[in-house]
Amino acid sequence: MMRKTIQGGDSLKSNTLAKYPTKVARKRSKSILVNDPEATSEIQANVRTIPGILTQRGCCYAGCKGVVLGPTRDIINLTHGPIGCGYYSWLTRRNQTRPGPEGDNYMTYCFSTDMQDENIVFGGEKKLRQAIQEAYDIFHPKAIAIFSTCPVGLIGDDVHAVAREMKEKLGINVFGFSCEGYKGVSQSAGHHIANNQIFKHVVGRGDQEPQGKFRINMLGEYNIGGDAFVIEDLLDRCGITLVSTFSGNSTIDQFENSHMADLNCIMCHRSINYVADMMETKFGIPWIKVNFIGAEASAKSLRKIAQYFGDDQLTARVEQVIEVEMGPVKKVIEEVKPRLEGKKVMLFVGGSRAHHYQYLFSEVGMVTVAAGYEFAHRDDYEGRKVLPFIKVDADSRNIEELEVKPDPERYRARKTPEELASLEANGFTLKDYDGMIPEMEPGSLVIDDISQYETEKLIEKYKPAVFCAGIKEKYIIQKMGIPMKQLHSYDYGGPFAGFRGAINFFREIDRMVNTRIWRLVKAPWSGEESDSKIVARYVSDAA
Ligand code: CFM
Repeated sequence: MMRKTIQGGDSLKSNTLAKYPTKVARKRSKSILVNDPEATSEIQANVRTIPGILTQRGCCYAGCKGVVLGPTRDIINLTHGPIGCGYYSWLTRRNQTRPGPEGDNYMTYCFSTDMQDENIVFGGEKKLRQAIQEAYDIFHPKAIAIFSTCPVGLIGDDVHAVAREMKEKLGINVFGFSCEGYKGVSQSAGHHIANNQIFKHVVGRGDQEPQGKFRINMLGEYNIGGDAFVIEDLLDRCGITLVSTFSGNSTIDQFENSHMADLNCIMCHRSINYVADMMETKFGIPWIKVNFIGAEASAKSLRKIAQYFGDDQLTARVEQVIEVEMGPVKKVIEEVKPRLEGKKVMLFVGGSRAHHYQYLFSEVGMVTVAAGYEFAHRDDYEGRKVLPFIKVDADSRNIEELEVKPDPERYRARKTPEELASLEANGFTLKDYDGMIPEMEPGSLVIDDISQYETEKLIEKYKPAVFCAGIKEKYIIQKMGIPMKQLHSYDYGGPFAGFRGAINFFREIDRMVNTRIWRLVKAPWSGEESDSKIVARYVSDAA
């Protein structure tokens, strides 16, 4: 790909920082990078947000309960805390599921202990015990998971002791998470805590040997807007057995048997790399980074999986599937590219999508002029090569690092050292992720934990054709006359994964970028009135 230098980053950075108090400017300057692919650039990430700054971030509880465990349908997810925490994390992430013949699906329920002032004063353990019993009596689930909210940590309820007691009493799996909202600096801490507990209490408890010759787990795919359904279908048509997905459209049985897969494929590196590393150490399953966002990226990922297994029949089948899928994708690209090529995009999302979605945009010729994560770590920006150099600060030290050893009976090396060497000699990389920065254009801006103020300055300067972020940013950006695509929930759209998803995405972006409607809207604070007659005429024309 030809690389074009994007102009103006340096002056934008200095002008934006100039408005901050000196200390804030000094701190923020380390998290704003003008990309220079020739230099080794270091970005500050995974540090506390400066008080007073409007951040996009969420809390630790959200990362644990909502993100990692949320998409699993047959574990009762019980929030121990005031009702708001459970209520506002209920079904808002658009992770979907298909309950299948056994039918257990608790996703549509909101379970909470509904803590009151009285429980804060006298303790909430009794109420938690009652809530677990009540949930068990009504639903008889296979497992109950307890999620701690801020007050639980502050008053010192021992959710783990209650979990042990109720596990014994009920004879089902009950486990707790110390994922109080304030732990760590963002939802990233919640991912780590979730990974630890799911590894300790669930992974490896099953003994159902999965069928099939090519058995994989998909890690860090959460079935937002139906993405996992597309990937499941693709793998199935290639003859690849999906033992477990962490955790889109998953069940607890799948997690329990996941240690019998022969390869772990990581989609979202940020949220789940811990499980991959621990499974490798304990059970001998190697992991690779894949990405099913983008048609080319999907093809590349399927080929990578086939290369790992090194089976001619599998390779042929994968090629066949890619060929069939690519036809319609190319047609749509041909149609929309002339209308989208060269247009500017900005993405400020989470801990992996701000990178992955750049592939989709580049397939239709759009240019990412600025991107950043909310809560990723330096390795998600600069690649895993920087892992040994990341400073572990007090906030990260707060989160437990499990000590994992090879399982004396169940560890099984999936490849011989010779097989591994030959894979590597053919350019195959195991256990690696290069991060977002090396793939971005020179001069583009990389900004970690972007503030609302910085967002506005970016938009004023570059006037992008589309801005990607989340619900908190959406309406301010639209009021500035810029189409805004939510990449967390996908608004009401999706799936966007795989080839079929790419087509959906291209069509949606084409519609958003090429409608004139946003240019006719004037922000309420601009002092100008929107021309309601024009807007009305436009809407009726379009209808
Ligand atoms: Fe991974 Fe995610 Fe993301 Fe994430 Fe998330 Fe999400 Fe996200 Mo919202 S696990 S890091 S914590 S890909 S909920 S499905 S969209 S911020 S970029």
